[in-house]
Amino acid sequence: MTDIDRATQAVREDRLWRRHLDMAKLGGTARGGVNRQALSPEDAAARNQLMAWARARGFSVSTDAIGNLFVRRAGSDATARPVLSGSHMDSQPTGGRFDGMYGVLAAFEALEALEDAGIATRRPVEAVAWTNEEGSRFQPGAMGSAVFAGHYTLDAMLDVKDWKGVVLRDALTETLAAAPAPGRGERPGFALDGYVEAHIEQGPRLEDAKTTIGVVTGIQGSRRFVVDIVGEEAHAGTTPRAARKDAFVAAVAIAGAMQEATRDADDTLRFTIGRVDVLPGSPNTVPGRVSFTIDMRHPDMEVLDAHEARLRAIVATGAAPCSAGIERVTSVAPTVFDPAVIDLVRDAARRQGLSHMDMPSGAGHDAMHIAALCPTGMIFVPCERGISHNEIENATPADLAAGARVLVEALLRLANR
Ligand code: HGY
Ligand code: MN
Ligand code: MN
Repeated sequence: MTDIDRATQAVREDRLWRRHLDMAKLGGTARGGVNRQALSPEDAAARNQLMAWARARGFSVSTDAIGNLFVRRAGSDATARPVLSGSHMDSQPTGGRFDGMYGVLAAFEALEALEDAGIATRRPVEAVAWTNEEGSRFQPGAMGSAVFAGHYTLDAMLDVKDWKGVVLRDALTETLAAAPAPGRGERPGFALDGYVEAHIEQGPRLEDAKTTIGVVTGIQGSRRFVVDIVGEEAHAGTTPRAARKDAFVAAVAIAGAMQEATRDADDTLRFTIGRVDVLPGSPNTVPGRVSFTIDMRHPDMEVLDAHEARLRAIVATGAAPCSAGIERVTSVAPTVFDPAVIDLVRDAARRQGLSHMDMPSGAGHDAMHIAALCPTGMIFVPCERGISHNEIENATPADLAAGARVLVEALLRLANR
């Protein structure tokens, strides 16, 4: 029996499923989802849980200056560049039990399978939980992996505030004090030899195709904006409409115009206004200020550029008698994964007799930043009706384990090449 067979057979579906159920209790919600937002007490609890499991297996743990958490299984060549696998443990406010967490636990399961099978790898293999992938509390998202890749500066991210004004630096200090681990270097980032991330698809294509493994070819481009509209607070009972500078009326006009302007015939562009803050938020005061977020995605940068120009034009002309501005918070170019890693994933699925299909990712992932550092790829498994960013998000133990078996094969091949 080959090392690869021994490693894939050492993946345990029951252990992997039970770990998901254990983690789902940390920030668990009444509807069966999770609210485990970045750098919250629930996030710290998940970090401590992962580190407890890691220490029990004799793996070493460390965190870097943005809080990325690493679980390292030593290789025979300690100086060799490690192979990494992971995702994120932070969730949406009404998130599911598998988004992100599956990638972290599948990576940990791969380490355990290698350990149980007694397989020595030349390179160290590490599981990673990237800080703040969701970006729902602190914008931008995929923050930990972006700082690791040098795409955002650590200092700029430490100064970011959440919607309540909490500074990320303080939330990070609190989290690392609650979930302490040895530091890893002064600044985030170290040389990698390869990265493979497992994730639920967060869309319906695998389930519709009755296919177990998604061989991910890349990730579409994404941009985030914040629109800020300033009017004038006034008395709701005494102020005539003609005299009002109602920031909410302007926001509705602008948002409606944007929805129309971004409608495309083939329904490829993704345009979402996910958060709206109306100030002062009193029923009997005309809103003086409204801000809202925009999340826009498309596989083609030129299409994103053209739509961004449209959004800016709408903001420039559509707010009168209020004033309005639009700020681009993030822009991540479409990601194309490494052909050799794509082949590795596809060959592993084929060798293991699993149904598989090549497909792009509509969702963003930490892999979009790590792809700039080393050969990178992703593995998708189905989720029920493609539903995600929703507490009813669901997946099956068998599919999760199948993805973990493909992952351990890909990691073993990368770690010994
Ligand atoms: O928004 C995304 O694409 C990711 O799920 N955070
Ligand atoms: Mn995710
Ligand atoms: Mn997500």
